[in-house]
Amino acid sequence: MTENLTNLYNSVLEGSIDGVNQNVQAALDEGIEPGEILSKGMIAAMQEVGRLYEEGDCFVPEMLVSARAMQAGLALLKPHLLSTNVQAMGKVAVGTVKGDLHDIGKNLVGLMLEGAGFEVINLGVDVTPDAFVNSVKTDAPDIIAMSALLTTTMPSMEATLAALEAAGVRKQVKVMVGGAPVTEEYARKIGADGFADDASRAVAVARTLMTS
Ligand code: B1M
Repeated sequence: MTENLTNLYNSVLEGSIDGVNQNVQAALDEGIEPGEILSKGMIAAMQEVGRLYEEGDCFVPEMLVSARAMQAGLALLKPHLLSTNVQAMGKVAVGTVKGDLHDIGKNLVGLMLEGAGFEVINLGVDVTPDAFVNSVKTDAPDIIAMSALLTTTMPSMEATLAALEAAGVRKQVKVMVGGAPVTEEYARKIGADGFADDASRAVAVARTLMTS
């Protein structure tokens, strides 16, 4: 890793917004690809934060400051991740499911979809099954993309699929799911149409769903 990427990684770990901003800019100036800055400098650091939390070496407030620093870096990187002149691909409503406040991965999925030419409606976090149903009725997305980071909130994906069915709108929309604890097997079990384990694969899956 270059010095700028190592500094960026450390800034995310330390939760330093200034450090993240400086080092994202320095890495861009050095000519490092935005995707590499994201994966090696920021996502890898958040994985380390998760490992430290699991080991009891960091706590929720530290996770939060790292998350804020990462969000700042993402905002800076956003224009570089979005390609221009892409054709409209379809409309996707993205949201983190009920009870779950993790939004970095969901925002990244939204960002990559936007970059690939999808219109993205960001429903936010803690999105109830009814709110997903309302979005289908009012926004008419082609795809609903649900994110969950907690094993305890994954069942809300199944509840949302049931709510779409009960409201009679399940056939109007494709549903894809993802997030660290979600697996392809789980997606199949609950009857989702697609699963992706990272943001770039989410784009590929969304493209496939648009033609299936
Ligand atoms: Co939380 N947290 N957290 N946390 N947190 C995890 C998820 C955890 C794994 C940490 C750990 O124990 N190692 C653990 C979950 C354990 C479990 O259920 N198995 C955990 C816990 C326990 C908790 C709390 C319960 C802690 C507490 O309060 N006691 C609490 C829950 C709050 C709630 O949601 N109700 C909590 C709170 C928080 C903060 C608020 C402090 C903060 C979130 C801030 C924010 O998001 N704005 C936070 C953070 C930062 C994390 C970790 C460290 C990092 C998450 C992250 O942003 N990763 C996380 C540990 C980890 O993931 N290693 C952890 C970077 C992001 C780019 O990756 O979100 O995985 P990720 O997204 C990826 C893929 O998963 C995928 O693409 C993305 C990009 O490649 N993806 C999709 C995501 N959604 C997708 C949707 C798709 C397709 C792909 O299609 C629809």
